[in-house]
This record gives sequence, C-alpha cells and structure tokens, in this order.
Amino acid sequence: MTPNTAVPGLLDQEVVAQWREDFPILRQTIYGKPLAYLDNAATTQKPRSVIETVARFYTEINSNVHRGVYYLSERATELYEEARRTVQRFLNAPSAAEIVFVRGTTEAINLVAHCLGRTRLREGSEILLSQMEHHSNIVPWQLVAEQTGAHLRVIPMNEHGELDLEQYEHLLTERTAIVAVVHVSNSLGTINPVAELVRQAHARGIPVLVDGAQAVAHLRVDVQELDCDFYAFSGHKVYGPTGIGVLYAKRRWLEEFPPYQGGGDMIRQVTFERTLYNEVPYKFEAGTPNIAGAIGLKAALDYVSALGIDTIATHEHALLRYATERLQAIPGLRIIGTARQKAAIISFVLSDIHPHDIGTFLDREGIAIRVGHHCTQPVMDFFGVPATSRASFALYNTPEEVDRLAAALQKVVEFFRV
Ligand code: 7TS
Repeated sequence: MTPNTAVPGLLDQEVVAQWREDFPILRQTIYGKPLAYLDNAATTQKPRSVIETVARFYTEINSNVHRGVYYLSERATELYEEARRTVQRFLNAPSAAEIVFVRGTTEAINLVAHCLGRTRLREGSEILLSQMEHHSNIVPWQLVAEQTGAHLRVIPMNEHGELDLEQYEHLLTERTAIVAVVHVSNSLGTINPVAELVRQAHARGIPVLVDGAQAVAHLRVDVQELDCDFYAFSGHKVYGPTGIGVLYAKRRWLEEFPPYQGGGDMIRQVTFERTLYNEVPYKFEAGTPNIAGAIGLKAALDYVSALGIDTIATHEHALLRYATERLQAIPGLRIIGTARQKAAIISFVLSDIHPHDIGTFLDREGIAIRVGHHCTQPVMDFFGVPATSRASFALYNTPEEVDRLAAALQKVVEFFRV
C-alpha cells in the first residue's frame, strides 16, 4: 500500500475507497449531501459480510442452540461456539470458556459488579474507578455499593485528560476490592496505560476490569498481555450487530462467581430443592442467547482481522493527526482531551455556541457527529462544560470528510458570527 502523499501516514485512498464499498449505508446522501458518518464512538456501520451473515443465519439456519438433536440446531450451535472461539482468538484469551456472550459492555460490567457484590464487596470495601468513566462503568458500581456498604473512589486526571498515576498508586489500598477503568475514553479519546494499571493493582492482589468498548475496533487488544481480570466490549462498536457483546473473564472468577441470571441453559440439573449450575461460560448465559448477534460479531471480527487491526489503527491515527490540525485552526475551537496517547476521537467546544446548534448545523451538511455529555458527565464537570461536540473516526473515514467537517465548522463560526 502506498501512503497518501497529502496526509502523512494515511493509507492510499483507493484502499479506503475499497473498504467503503463494503459498507452499503455509506453510499447514501443526507439532505442531498454525501453522508460523512463521524459518530463511530456511538456505533459503527456494518460491512456487507456482517449483514449477509446475519441474514443467512435467519434464512437458512435459524434454530435454538445447545438443545436440538436435529441438523439445524446442531449447525446453529456449531456456529455460535465458533463465534466464541473467534472472540477468544481476537482477544488472545487463553480459553474459549473465558468468553461470555452478553448484550454489550453495559451488561458485562453489570454482571461483574453484581457478582463481585455477592462475593467480595462488604462494608468499607473500595471500588476504584477513574474520572473519565462512561456512566456504564459508574452506575453499576453505585448500585452494588448501595447494597454492600462499599464506597467509590476516583482516580483523578489532569487537564489533558490523562490519569494521575501517582494518585492511583496512593488510592490502591488494602480496602480496594476492584479497579474498573476504561481502556479508551469515549469523550476524550485518551488511551489509558492499562497494562501498567493492572500491574500495580495485581502487586496488591486487586483484580482489574477494563471497559474496552472504545478500544477493540481501534487498537490491538491482548488480554494476556494486559493481564486484566475482566475485559468488556460491545459488538456494535466493532462493526458487528447491536445486542451482542463480550465479557472476557479469567476462569477463576467465572468459577468463583455465582450466576448472574437464572434460567434455561445455565443449569445442569434443577429440582425445587436445589439447582446444579452448568459449567463456565454457560453458567452465565441464561436463556436463549443472541445467536445471530454472536455469529454476526464473528463476521465483524473476521472482517477487522482480514483488514488488519494495525493497518486500521495506522489509518485512524493519521486521520486523528490531520483532523486535530484542521480543527485547531478554526477560531474559537478548543479541543477537550489532549492526551499524548489518543484514539481517533475529537471532542471540542466552539466559542460559546451550543453543541446542539453545531450538531444540527452539521447534520444539514450531511455530517453526523454526536453532541452532548457522551454519558460521561463527570468528564464534562471536570472541564466545566455542559456538553461537547464529538467527531469519532473509523476505518472508512477519509481526509475529505475531515475537510468537510472543518469547512462546515468554519461556516458555523460565520453563521453565529463569533
Ligand atoms: N463504555 C464506553 C467507554 C462507551 O463508550 C460506551 C458507549 C459504553 C461503555 C456502553 O456501551 P454499550 O454498547 O453497552 O451501550 N458509548 C457511547 C458513546 O460514546 N456514544 O454512544 C454510546
């Protein structure tokens, strides 16, 4: 692949143009303008291989898993379990039994919080989170804290949106029951030094959960290298379907934890007196799972692997550098989140123009960005803003889209005469 000469590090635009062909939704025009989809942190678009895999499942295979003795059910079970092995390889998890299919990151974190609440948390226990967590890595912990008498503690960050590692060390105490941190911040783009955080926590025997919702589509994740106890992500943020996600958990935790939900498939034997649970990971997959979702997720991970996560990361990083440069040149624009290690997410405020006005204006230009607090209100509080505008990039975004974003923002400035 020859690099794009205009923007250093960017892939040959023909390669990206080919990738774009894989995403049917990107062909449309919005208000007569080509769609520039820059809200990938909220959800990513789906390649045809994912759409077709899901359609093929419902057209040719649909049946329930782990119960049928007939052809279709066996085939569905095989595909569902193959999807689990694909996730295992994608994360480099030691065993497929450590991959639990859930609805998404939110459910994965709720599962761990609930189970830890029942096994380890007690009056005075501390749950250590960071200041840049998504609400889904705050509220589940507040719920179990309420039930158990545990308390939340917060790792502070600096004005660039980088965690204060010195403070982190002090916050790790004999009361700390769990560290739960985001790998890549959805509102700042910060890539946290997760392996280092894990190392320090483990030195004190403290388990670590990593919220990988914004990481898996953008950088190589190796749970053995990170050595985290739990890793959570959502299928829909890595080009897969909604309603499917993954909790990776070290086997010892899955063995130790009680079930999260009860129902079919998670049992070995039930009487009214006593129930014997199924082995892991099935102990945590009560009821009919999202079979099509899991198989669609496999197709998405296969797609990402075929392109190469490192190739994708290089492209997105070049886009980030280029977009940062272009946006910084707009008068009155302030980027929120300037960490040294960043993924391709740019949050910004533009003078005192309300982000909702910016979002609506950009929409008319065919540009989709997210505006709001991004489910990270503590981050907004820290920076003293009620909301930001956020452009977040994926493999199919181009420098032309960045140019359109910059030009539209320039128009916003002129329109509001700031
Ligand atoms: N954690 C992070 C870091 C996230 O960015 C999100 C979703 C979640 C958890 C929750 O994921 P879910 O799939 O279970 O909903 N973030 C966003 C966002 O930035 N805009 O919309 C959703």
